[in-house]
Amino acid sequence: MAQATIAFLSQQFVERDGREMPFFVGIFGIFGHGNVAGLGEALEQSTHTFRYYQARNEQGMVHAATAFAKRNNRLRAFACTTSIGPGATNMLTGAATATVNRLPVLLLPGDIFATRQVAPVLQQLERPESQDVSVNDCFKPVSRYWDRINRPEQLVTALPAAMRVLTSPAETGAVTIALPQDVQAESFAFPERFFAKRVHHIQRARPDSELLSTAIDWISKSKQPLVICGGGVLYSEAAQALDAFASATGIPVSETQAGKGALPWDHPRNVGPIGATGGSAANLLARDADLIIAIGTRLSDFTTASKTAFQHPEVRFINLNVAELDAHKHAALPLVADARVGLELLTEAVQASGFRVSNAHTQRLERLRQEWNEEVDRLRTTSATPRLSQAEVIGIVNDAAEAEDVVVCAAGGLPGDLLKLWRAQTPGSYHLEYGYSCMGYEIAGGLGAKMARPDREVFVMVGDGSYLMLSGELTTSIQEGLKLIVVLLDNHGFGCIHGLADSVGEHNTFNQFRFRDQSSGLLSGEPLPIDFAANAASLGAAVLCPVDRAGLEAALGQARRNNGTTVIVLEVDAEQRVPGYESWWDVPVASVSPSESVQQARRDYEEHRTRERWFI
Ligand SMILES: Cc1ncc(C[n+]2csc(CCOP(=O)(O)OP(=O)(O)O)c2C)c(N)n1
Ligand SMILES: [Mg+2]
Repeated sequence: MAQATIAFLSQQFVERDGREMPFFVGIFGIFGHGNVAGLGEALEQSTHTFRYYQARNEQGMVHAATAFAKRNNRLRAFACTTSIGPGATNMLTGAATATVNRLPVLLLPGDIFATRQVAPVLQQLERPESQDVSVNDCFKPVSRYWDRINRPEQLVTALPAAMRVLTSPAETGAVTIALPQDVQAESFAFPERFFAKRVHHIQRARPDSELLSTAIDWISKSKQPLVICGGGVLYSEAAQALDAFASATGIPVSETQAGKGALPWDHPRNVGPIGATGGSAANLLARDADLIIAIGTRLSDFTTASKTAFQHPEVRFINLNVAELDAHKHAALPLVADARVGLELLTEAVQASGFRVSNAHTQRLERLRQEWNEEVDRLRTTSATPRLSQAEVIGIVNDAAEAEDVVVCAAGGLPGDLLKLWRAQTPGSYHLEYGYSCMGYEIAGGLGAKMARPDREVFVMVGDGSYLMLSGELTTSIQEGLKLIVVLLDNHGFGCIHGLADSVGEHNTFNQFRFRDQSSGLLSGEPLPIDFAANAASLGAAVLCPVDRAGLEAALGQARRNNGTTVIVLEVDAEQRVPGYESWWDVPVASVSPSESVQQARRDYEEHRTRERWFI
């Protein structure tokens, strides 16, 4: 059964726009008794046709696989194999990350014996009420397709179903096929055709023609329209189509974490980031917009500033999205379609109608763009002393990156600041996992991004907290000769959550990395002396520890010249933060508290909440 699985997977191809390629590039895995004799043997037999990649942590390998798929606009993917029990459940966080971000990854956790004869086996979770449950059932809510192969012949229906979901632009995410340890080693006379080459055509769905006409009517009547560009624009390779639409209509384009990079930062219609961590230009335009054209976005609370971003009383939405789930959000006119096809049709029709935004709208967006770009310049060059500020570091790394190099990040204070301050020049060069914002994605994701484009430098920007949580795939990057440039920003704690706690009126050290003070019993002692440089060096990375701007510039130059993975460790000012711009994020504050500052924060909270809107 395991051999049949690998033989099938190695024959799956995808094709879009006439380009055909194998869907799977190989398999990540960590072996245990749950997969070593089955899938392990199958992979040994197929060493030269289906490459095996070792990983340090199952979560990390799923992140690497997910990042690889993201950088390939979902046209290529990895499988991931684990043992049963903890090896399998270590993948849960990775599965959720992939599914939230709508990125394909095939998970093949080992499972308990189908025969049950020797149960309970090592690492089996027993439940008194049923023997038909294993820890792999936990994958159900975080997978877009889930199955368990209790008889080898079930592969014949399960694997094509898995492929349908993995290659579906609307449904893709993590797919889990649990492989019981005993069944992996069983055999079946599979029909030979099951192993023939299959090419899955990646569809470009066309919108409903009536809804398209209505959309054109809405656009033609709009006075202050605004586009939100989400990740779907990149996955559909619709950047040029978006450029054509924006240029033809003059409609400004704002960007989400997943959509940033579709238009270069200096494109005349790019008004920058929108939402809770957005900039002033996009957020002021959003506030007053009478029409939002949301393309390939999930409209998460960060994008909508917790539904406070759009204040025009008559605002309405056109959502162009392959997924019905997203197309219908905000009571939008749902253009269920591929972003590129949808944009091309819209551009054609809007051009024919002669629509173009007014001069007043154009002048406003130009002025707001200029003000925002000046603010970004200011933040990127404002020096903190004695340490560099995070904003400055972002500017310096951005300046050291070439147009098609990639920056990878996921959690902490960095994503919001990167969204504001990073100037992306090409699609795919800005790689943020901000659907799940999963600490630990950074280095593992950087590895996946590097596997996708080994000829480009990958800059991983990671906080000290995320680094401590999951940095083991540094070893994999060294093992595989897949060079990363890791920039580790040490602010001695979970800095952004420390700031968030402060903003909701809390004053504690729960988020700082300090010794416990034995007399007070609090985490208020000296900062923990964590030697990140020694840690990274011990894994085989080259390490540089600059302290100022010139030092960081030199370190980045050195890292580019280095052949292998380099970790640049630097302390950043923990207090100097990039402010918010015309935005808000709903984090409920305690309604009852003896603390004055919490009470004040609650009053502010209640006031802000009045701006939240229902879109019905
Ligand atoms: C796996 C996971 N656990 C918890 C969180 C909640 N969280 C978001 S940011 C953050 C702190 C990150 O610390 P660090 O990487 O040092 O970045 P900083 O906030 O200091 O910029 C935490 C705990 C998360 N996003 N992911
Ligand atoms: Mg930190």
